[in-house]
Amino acid sequence: MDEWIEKLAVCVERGKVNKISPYPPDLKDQEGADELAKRALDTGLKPSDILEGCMVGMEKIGDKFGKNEAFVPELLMAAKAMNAVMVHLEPFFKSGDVQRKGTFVIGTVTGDLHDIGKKLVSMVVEGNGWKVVDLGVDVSTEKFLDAIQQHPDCIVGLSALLTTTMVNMQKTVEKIKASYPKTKVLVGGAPLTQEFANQIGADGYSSDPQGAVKLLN
Ligand code: B1M
Repeated sequence: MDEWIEKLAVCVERGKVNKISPYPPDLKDQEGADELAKRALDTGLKPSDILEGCMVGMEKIGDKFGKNEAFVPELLMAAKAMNAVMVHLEPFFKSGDVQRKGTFVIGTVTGDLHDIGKKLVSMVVEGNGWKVVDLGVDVSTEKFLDAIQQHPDCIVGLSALLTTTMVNMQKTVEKIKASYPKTKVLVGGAPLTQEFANQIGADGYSSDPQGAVKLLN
């Protein structure tokens, strides 16, 4: 891995947002995710490689969390550092001056506050020529139904990162299908599988943004 990307991955894992951030104390006064992402782009590194490096950092903090070696505040700081990187990467994912292929309404399902993966899917889908209506996190079924009413030809994307909120995803799919049988629903998120997507009656499943674009197209 490139030296800048390696440093960036550490910043994401450790939740070092930027130089002025006093957290974590042992990295005080050192450059953080914000500065290093800009530096990595300035040295000509590919945005996709930078993103991949950051995902390594996220994976590591996620693993530590799973083993009780890191806790929610650390996860939050890692997410904050990742978001600082995303600010620099966003224009690259959103570029691509193409005509809109359709409308994609996306949100993280009720009870689920995980934002980063969903945001990434939004950016990549938007960059591939779709109009994206991002409803945010903890989105109720009613809010999805309202959005479909406002954008009748849309395709809906549901994201879930928790095994506990996968149940809510199922309820949302069922209600969408009952109210708008013709509306296609695409689902994704780390704990999901194609089998689960089939089981809940979703029209498509993807484990990553590129796969989501393929299905949409
Ligand atoms: Co949470 N968290 N978290 N967390 N968190 C996970 C998901 C977890 C796996 C960590 C672990 O235990 N190892 C675990 C879930 C276990 C499970 O249910 N299987 C977990 C838990 C337990 C929790 C809490 C319950 C902790 C607690 O409070 N006790 C709590 C729940 C809060 C809630 O949602 N109600 C919680 C809270 C949080 C924070 C708020 C602190 C923070 C989120 C901040 C934010 O998003 N703004 C957070 C974080 C950062 C994580 C980890 C570390 C990273 C998630 C992430 O952003 N990944 C995560 C562990 C991990 O993933 N390694 C973890 C990077 C992102 C780019 O990937 O989101 O997978 P991802 O998205 C991917 C794909 O999944 C896919 O494309 C994306 C890009 O490749 N994808 C789609 C996603 N949506 C898609 C939709 C599509 C298609 C593809 O089509 C529509």
